[in-house]
Amino acid sequence: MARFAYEALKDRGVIDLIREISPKSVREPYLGCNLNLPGSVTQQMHMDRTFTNEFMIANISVVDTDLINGATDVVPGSHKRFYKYWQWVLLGKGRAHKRLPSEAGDVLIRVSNLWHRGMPNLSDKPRPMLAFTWEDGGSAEADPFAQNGGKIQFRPNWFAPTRMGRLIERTFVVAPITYNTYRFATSIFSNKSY
Ligand SMILES: O=C(O)CCC(=O)C(=O)O
Ligand SMILES: [Fe+2]
Repeated sequence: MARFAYEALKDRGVIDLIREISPKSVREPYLGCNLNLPGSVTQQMHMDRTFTNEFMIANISVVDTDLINGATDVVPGSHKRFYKYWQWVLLGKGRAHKRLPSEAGDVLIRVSNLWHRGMPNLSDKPRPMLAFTWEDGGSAEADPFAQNGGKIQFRPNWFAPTRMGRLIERTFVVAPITYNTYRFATSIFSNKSY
């Protein structure tokens, strides 16, 4: 499935377009898939990396994705300058958010600096979304499918799947204000906005 999508992006010039937009995306992309599982909760608005370490992302919808099964929420234009999280909050930047419903096969090209958040999947099926990404110019592998010996690897997303990681995640899910406060405070000293 990922290979078919990758070949299609190449044939249709989408990979060239990404290199045109961001010439440092010289190598092959890392291949990933965001699985939004039933029962997921709203993520907090974030960038995927620090502002000055930005990279390109091509998301391909594998299934029709709507407000029920968790279409991503984005803030158009929010990649143009850097906001520390506390600035983001005080300026109310998140108010201009927009859900992005899509049909299977649609491609979203964005830079990691675009603020966005995963949304709850209210359906009873996982929502897959392919992610081709060019962190630091792309993969070290000449063949993107050679990543991890060609095997599928399940990776945790935000929180470690340890007792401590789960405790932190549960706390933030049950009382999001604790996470907001933590991010607000740490953003005064750090340039992380995720
Ligand atoms: O799955 C999504 O819709 C977005 C997830 C996301 O932004 C993330 O995990 O960083
Ligand atoms: Fe993200």
